Amino acid sequence: MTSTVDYGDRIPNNVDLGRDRVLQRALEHWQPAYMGWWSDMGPTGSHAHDVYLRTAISVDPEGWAHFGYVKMPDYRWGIFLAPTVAGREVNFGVNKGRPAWQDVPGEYRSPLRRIIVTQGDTEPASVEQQRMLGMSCPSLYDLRNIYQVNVEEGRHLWAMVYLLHRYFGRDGREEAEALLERRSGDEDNPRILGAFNEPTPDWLAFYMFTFFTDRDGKFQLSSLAESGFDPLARTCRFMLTEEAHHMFVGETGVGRIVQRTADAMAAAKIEDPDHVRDLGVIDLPTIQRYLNFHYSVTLDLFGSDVSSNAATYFTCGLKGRFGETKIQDDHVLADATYTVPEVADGKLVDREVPALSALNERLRDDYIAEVQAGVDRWNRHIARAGLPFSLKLPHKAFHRAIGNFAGHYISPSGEAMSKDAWHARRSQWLPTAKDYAFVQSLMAGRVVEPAKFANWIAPPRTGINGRSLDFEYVRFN
Ligand code: BYC
Repeated sequence: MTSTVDYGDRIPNNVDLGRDRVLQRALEHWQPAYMGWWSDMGPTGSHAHDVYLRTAISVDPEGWAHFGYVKMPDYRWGIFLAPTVAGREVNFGVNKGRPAWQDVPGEYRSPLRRIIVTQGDTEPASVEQQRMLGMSCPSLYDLRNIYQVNVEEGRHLWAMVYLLHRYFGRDGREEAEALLERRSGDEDNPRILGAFNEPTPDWLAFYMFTFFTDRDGKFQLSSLAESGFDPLARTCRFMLTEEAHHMFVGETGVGRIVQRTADAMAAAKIEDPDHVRDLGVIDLPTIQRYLNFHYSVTLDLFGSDVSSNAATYFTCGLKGRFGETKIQDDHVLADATYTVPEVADGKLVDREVPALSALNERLRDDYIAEVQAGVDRWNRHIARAGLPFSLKLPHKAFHRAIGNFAGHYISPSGEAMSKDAWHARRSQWLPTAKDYAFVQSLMAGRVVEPAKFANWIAPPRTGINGRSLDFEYVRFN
């Protein structure tokens, strides 16, 4: 294992791919299928652009990336694992204390493959969801950022496909092919998890997605980075370095939209949402409805509140908790309990359940705490403009389709309601067709003059990699 990536190979890697001819041939066989998928489902109309992208050149925490113009089909997608940690052990579950597995433990083959496939499936899904957005970008800076996110999601697919090819033989190869065949939102062959079949129709949705949904990626990858299956742990560790930028794009993207709206409202001394729309910016209640939607569908991604799958993954040592090795407990959880909310007699009540079965809920709670901190930062833009409004996370039971709250009708403040009463207020809580039409009306064309930004978003504070805001982040050919 080297920390420097070998770019001499057709597939850049730091796993000595050249020494394993069979694996190399299998991946070289998958590569054209991947390029075909990118050509069909990657960002629309982007193939000839020169994009100022970062490319991973090493797995060292310092200086792992190189910045330069690349045509996206020439991006060096490859296989990069974080360095091995000598003497690493399985750190939780019944196998705690045994040496970490360098090969797939036979008895856990099936759940492990399932986790890797589920993770892998989200990556191309998000590229598919975002493929049209380049046509309505608010600036060259933002266009470059969405392309950066897209190529790195493509690389994350490579990361999971490497594991499938290297460790799961024929069925791994079949799963790798299927990852290129499912399509986000397809009726017959959809992506595996709900949120990855929802459309991302505009840039507000994109920023909400990268803030909320990419952050699920962070929490899931962090749990998998604790895995006793060492190649998965090391793969996810390196993926996390790339993921950080995606959440930055989301948080600052929503933050810049909120800032622009707040500034425009303060300058015009207007608070009525309908009149705010006349200023050509997105009114805060619409931003709140988008937030409610993306937050709730992302909470579903953590799985059922009480899950035997989650207990199995943990007990076997395949998927840990967030920051597992930093938690002070026995890391086995045989006797521990955790509080999980549910609906009983028309009310939300708390129930103590075995902690092992509540690991999805625990991860969801860790996630919620981090998300709240981001929303607080958005609210500072509104407070600075002196406006009496703040964005709020809805109750975690609101608009849920997976787990204890599926089939229940819970308001954003956490009251159980009848179906009819809930639907009567739906348009106050979730984006309506009119909201989507308005947001899209602002994004009818793209803004591509260097240093120019669409009216509905504030410029960022700084450019990319020390470049100025008038830098030509994307060159059209
Ligand atoms: N939609 O016990 P349950 C990312 C299924 S994002 C549809 O509730 P479990 C990224 C579940 O599969 C991170 N189906 O859940 C972000 C199961 O099906 P089967 C992605 C769902 O298994 C942005 C059944 O319901 N990584 O990286 O404990 C851009 C009952 O399962 C959903 C991972 O998710 C849903 N929302 O946990 C790009 C990590 N939720 O078995 C990338 C790997 C559950 O009955 N995945 N189901 O057919 C896992 O660890 C687990 O699969 C889950 C679900 C946490 C997702």
